[in-house]
Amino acid sequence: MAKYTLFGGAYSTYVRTVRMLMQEKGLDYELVPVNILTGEGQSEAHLRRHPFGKIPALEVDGVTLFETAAIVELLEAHQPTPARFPEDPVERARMRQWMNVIDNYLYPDVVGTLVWQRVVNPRMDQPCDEQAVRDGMPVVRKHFGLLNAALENAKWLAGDTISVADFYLAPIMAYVAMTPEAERLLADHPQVARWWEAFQQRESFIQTPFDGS
Ligand SMILES: N[C@@H](CCC(=O)N[C@@H](CS)C(=O)NCC(=O)O)C(=O)O
Repeated sequence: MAKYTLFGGAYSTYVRTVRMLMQEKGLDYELVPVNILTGEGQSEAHLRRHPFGKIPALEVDGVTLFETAAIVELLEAHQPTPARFPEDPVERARMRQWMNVIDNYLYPDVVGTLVWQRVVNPRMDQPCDEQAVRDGMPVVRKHFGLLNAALENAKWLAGDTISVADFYLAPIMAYVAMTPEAERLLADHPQVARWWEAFQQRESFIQTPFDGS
């Protein structure tokens, strides 16, 4: 069996996306910690794996890959069952749509404001900037509105089949859930609340808790 080494930390949303997928596919891996908050992402060794200094990066059979979308694609090809890329072409395209939305817009808009101020700053003994939270909330609510509308007609983000798009969103939701704003956000967006309730029951989510490493 291929030997997978995943570089990153168990505090990272993107790393958790990959870890959940590996867990669901029964793929063994070693998680090698890279702490981006202490500057390890910019170390020479890590920049060789990921030229932009981010996490995750994956090594397998002499191949090094960075970017979560590329990593999950390889894992799906290595271990096609259980499938986490939908068969149906429209659902598969929807999965990619949401992966891109989350990577390009939702993550910076939600993690970069609400989660950073309420969760990351306190952990680094930095104050929460209440004004930054207030300023960030309209766009956070816009994202919740879009997700809620997508989930009105489908069980999961891409359709009735769970997909990697849900695995992108769930770790971010886990951080949002730690903020005082979460209760109102979920109450106002019942389809997102229903999706979040269901996702939290998954063994792969339960088995990959965030920690500081
Ligand atoms: N587009 C990248 C995003 C990865 C990313 O932003 N990871 C965060 C941690 S969750 C990170 O490494 N941040 C450090 C930085 O931006 O310097 C992917 O899909 O892997």
